[in-house]
Amino acid sequence: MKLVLAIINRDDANAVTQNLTKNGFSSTRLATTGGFLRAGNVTVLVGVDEEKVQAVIDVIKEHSHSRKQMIASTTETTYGYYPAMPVEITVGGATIFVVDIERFERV
Ligand code: 2BA
Repeated sequence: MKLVLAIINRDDANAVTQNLTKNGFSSTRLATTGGFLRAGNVTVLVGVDEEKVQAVIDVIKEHSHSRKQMIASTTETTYGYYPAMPVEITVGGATIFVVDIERFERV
């Protein structure tokens, strides 16, 4: 068995989890925060047999969209920090990890 961990944009979370359910996959949503932007995102956990991992990733891919975002940057000088030009970054679609599960039980 495998665990698919997908970090996705908050705005895509409902579409991703609804479509996972529609395709017969159980999922759990965790409210998480990205370390770089320190903004809320959603981590979806899906436990599945190995042969179904690609189907789960396909659903996540189909419903996660990448977005361009402007962030304020700062520059450090000997006198402290001062604001510099805003920088554009591309966030997502999804950041996906697949890990082995040693044991899975429902009790
Ligand atoms: P954040 O850490 O808030 O990062 C948001 C976006 O900021 C990233 O989008 C990337 O475009 C940019 N970014 C992150 N670190 C950067 C850096 N050191 N320099 C310049 N730009 C940087 P994504 O790559 O799509 O990542 C979206 C979210 O996925 C991340 O939110 C984080 O929560 C998670 N994530 C991404 N890679 C990860 C990893 N290797 N391990 C754990 N979580 C990860």
